[in-house]
Amino acid sequence: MKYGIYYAYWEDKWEADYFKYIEKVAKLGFDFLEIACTPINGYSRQTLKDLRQAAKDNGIFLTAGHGPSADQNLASPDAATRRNAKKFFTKLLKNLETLGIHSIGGGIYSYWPVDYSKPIDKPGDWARSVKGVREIGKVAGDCGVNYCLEVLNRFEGYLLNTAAEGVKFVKEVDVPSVKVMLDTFHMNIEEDSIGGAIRSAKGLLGHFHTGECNRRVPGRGRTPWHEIALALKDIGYNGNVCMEPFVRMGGKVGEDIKIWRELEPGITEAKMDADAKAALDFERIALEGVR
Ligand SMILES: [Mn+2]
Repeated sequence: MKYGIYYAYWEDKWEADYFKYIEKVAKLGFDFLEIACTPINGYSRQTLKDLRQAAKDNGIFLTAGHGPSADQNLASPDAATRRNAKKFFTKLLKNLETLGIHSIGGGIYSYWPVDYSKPIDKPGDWARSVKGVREIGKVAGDCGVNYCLEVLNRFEGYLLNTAAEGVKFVKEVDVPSVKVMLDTFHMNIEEDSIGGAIRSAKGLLGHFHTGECNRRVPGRGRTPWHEIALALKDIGYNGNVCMEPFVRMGGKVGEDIKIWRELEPGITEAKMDADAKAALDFERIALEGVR
């Protein structure tokens, strides 16, 4: 498996100077850096190529994460919104191809964070989303990108809350580049069995997020890492494992992730780096027994 980290651990916006984080995570020993898609469609072709080259020069690769805004919602009942979403994702996927990115994951079949003050039409949104994801999934395939649908807990999403729903949805879409994505943080809330959830996604799991139940770095909480390791081994998962810790309050990231207390009070960037490195060493040993 390949081990990465989401840049937003260190940042409070859904965009950053990714050149800085490419160098940082390469030095810490990660195989890849996951970046947010928010700024990507605004980058020049040269910047896209420079980022690709920077990753290559540092011996890592890039993956992408995205929480679509309400106007990028493939499941929307509003036809103009669905058209806008398709336009956005088509452009984004072409840019990901230029970046040399082969995986995008997140609630990219809906929008995020969900506005629960509005009524929810799960069956209608499901049907519209299957259609939209089928279309965009084919574009992703043409761009060499896996389109990974992240199963989210009930407070953040309503279409895919369990691995079983993720598998059902991906089978309905029936496009090879469209995959299921699981995250230990969300599974902790929704699944009867975390190992069972992972096993149910055999052959369809495209990306895997890790974090503790309170989103501390892996190894600092009560997530059942051994159970997860055995299940990933059982299904022969050989893909990307991206840790997605969030420990600091503030900014749009703190607001969207709902961080209302400092999980590591007074933490410095140097300590965050050391914690990420320790979590990487922990994951390699806990999930594969590798030092
Ligand atoms: Mn996640």
